[in-house]
Amino acid sequence: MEKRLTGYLCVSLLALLALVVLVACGGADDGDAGGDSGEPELASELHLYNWSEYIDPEVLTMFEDEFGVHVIEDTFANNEELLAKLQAGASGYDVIVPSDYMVTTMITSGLLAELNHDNLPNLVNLDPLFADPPYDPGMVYCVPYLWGTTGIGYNADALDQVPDSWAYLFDPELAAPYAGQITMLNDEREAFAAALKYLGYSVNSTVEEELMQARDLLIQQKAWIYAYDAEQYEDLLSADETLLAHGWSGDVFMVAEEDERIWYVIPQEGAVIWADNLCIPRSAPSQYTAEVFINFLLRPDVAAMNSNFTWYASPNAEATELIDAEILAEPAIYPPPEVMEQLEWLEDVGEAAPLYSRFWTEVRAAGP
Ligand code: N2P
Repeated sequence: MEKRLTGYLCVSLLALLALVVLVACGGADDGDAGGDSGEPELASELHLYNWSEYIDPEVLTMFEDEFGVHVIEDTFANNEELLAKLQAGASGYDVIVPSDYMVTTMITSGLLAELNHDNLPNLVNLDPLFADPPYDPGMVYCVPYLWGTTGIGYNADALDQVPDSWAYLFDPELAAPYAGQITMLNDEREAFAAALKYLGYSVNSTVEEELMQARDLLIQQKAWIYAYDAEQYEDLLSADETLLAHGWSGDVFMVAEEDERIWYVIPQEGAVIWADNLCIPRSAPSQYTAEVFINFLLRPDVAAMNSNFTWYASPNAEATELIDAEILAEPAIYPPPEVMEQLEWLEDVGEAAPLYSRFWTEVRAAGP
């Protein structure tokens, strides 16, 4: 009898202990989701790894004032540089901004954390057209930030015609007169996309022969190139160092706002359309702080500030009415349907990726 009672007591005690442990662990597990234990804690710092001039500095100040989180921003020139940094190990970044095709690469490589949508109530502000991207269905890993096109920035005062064809960058007759005054984006996929489009191929070609032709074209073009640059090329245009620049829509419009000689055109053969995304590396120091920041960027007023500052189109539908009319009305920023049809998204080229890298290295290493 006594033995049975002791046994009963023991079992009860064990059950109680198990319950205590369960509750404690449950509470801790819920941490990031804001469970019973209250709101999870924000880190004191957030490390953002971004494209250059790609966020309104005022937005960072607002975030710091509102949340008490100090934002430290580093910039990269292209997606491959961003990928290399992450592949090298824990980068210390909380939020990164890869483009569409690079999101695919990063998901496949297991580099991204899954987002907790509970911490992203402002996702409802996104235009449904952007809320289910093919490179990340259901926005499991990333949230679209800004989108744009890749075309040609130019000095309209110095050119007789609008350079509305890739031929202005690749055809000897059209490009040679501007020798030494042309920049190309320091960007593997973008440089190949321009050459492939000029040749009449897909920007996602995986055909070795086509890629070789594109490589040779880029090598031939080097005779007229001032620099490969993806961070200051728009300033070089405005400073009269260059006249033609392979570039991203908003970057060029940003200087065009202050220098009326500068303009941007989407070549008639078609061009790249892209979307950059806010994602969290698996190695992020604070996923929760990153999500609070991403949710802040999804606020209509904040999204509009970033569009107005960068001159890039916003996927945030609720922000539209706060975006400057000049930006909304610009067909090279929000292209009409017939231009949209001419645009092609960059996609992860899978097994052909090393071929692109090898050919790109050859282009960069070639003379002059
Ligand atoms: C901003 C660069 C635009 C990003 N300076 C192109 N994906």
